[in-house]
Amino acid sequence: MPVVTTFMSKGVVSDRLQNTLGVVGFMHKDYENFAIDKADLIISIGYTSQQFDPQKINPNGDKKIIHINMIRQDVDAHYSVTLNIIANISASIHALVIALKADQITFDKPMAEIKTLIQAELADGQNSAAFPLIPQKIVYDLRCTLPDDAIVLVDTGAVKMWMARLYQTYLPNTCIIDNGLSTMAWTLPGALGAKLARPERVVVAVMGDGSFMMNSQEIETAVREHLHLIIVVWEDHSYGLIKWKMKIEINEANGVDFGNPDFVQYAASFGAIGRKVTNSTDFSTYMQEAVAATTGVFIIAVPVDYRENMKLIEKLGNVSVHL
Ligand SMILES: Cc1ncc(C[n+]2csc(CCOP(=O)(O)OP(=O)(O)O)c2C)c(N)n1
Repeated sequence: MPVVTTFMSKGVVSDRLQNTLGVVGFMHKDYENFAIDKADLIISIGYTSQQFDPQKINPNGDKKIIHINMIRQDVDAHYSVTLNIIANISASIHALVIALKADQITFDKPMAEIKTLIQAELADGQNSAAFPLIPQKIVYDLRCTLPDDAIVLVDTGAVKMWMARLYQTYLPNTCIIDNGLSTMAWTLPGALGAKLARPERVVVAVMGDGSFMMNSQEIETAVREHLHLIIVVWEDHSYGLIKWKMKIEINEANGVDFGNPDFVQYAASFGAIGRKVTNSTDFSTYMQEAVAATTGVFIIAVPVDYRENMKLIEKLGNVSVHL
């Protein structure tokens, strides 16, 4: 059975499995949506409509939906539930699997094409030698340099869109993304909490420069507590997501650019270790260095080429998937 997750449940099903198709929630029609278009039944597990607008999965309001959650779903025009199972989620899934096996219901659509499209974007990243780095490369290098069980916290912004779409997850709670109110800057204090709770795991906060500068005083806490932490700052001198949305909606953007401090000196002033990526291979090298170290707060600033944002919208507008 093909599976998609929301931003918030990313990692719940491993991306190594054939039928995991990725994440829904991107602001434009993304690859996974083609699979959902084909679905006559959505079994929706643990979802609440506050996470993202159900219009994206049920634009015509014509899907059958089986809703399984501990709490009752709010009424929504695009989320009219055929069967509402308010019960223990794990027990419900278990019962469903037993029933499907008993009835010998099988699903035979691996939907490989969707996985191929995601892998092709990651291959673009792998093969890119461009500087500033394209988002696909940052995501690719990040995944390659981290163990499967590293805990990555992804902040709000364009950075979240790229990470949600492309970062491959193999274990639950290894890529933590908030949605709904989507408060910026939570990942640095969030990473402190994650590291205190799971000291044996590699913990990474992935932030835009805007978010980083909103809450960077927490570096002091991390240094004082002697935490080993990695903070990756995607640097575009801009509120990138807002710029992206303005370009989509009014074809121009203003009031969203800003200057940054020298992140290497800024890190040093807190007693942290700052690294600035200056070519296409530095990021991977600095990530390996930071992962191998067992102490120290690392701040890696990586210039990102967000011209890819509008290219992605154009590409998704032209893509068609025939399943
Ligand atoms: C506290 C807060 N303020 C404002 C917003 C609205 N907002 C969402 S994304 C964003 C820009 C994020 O910029 P940055 O952190 O640099 O990341 P980028 O989009 O450039 O990747 C803004 C202002 C928000 N979500 N939370």
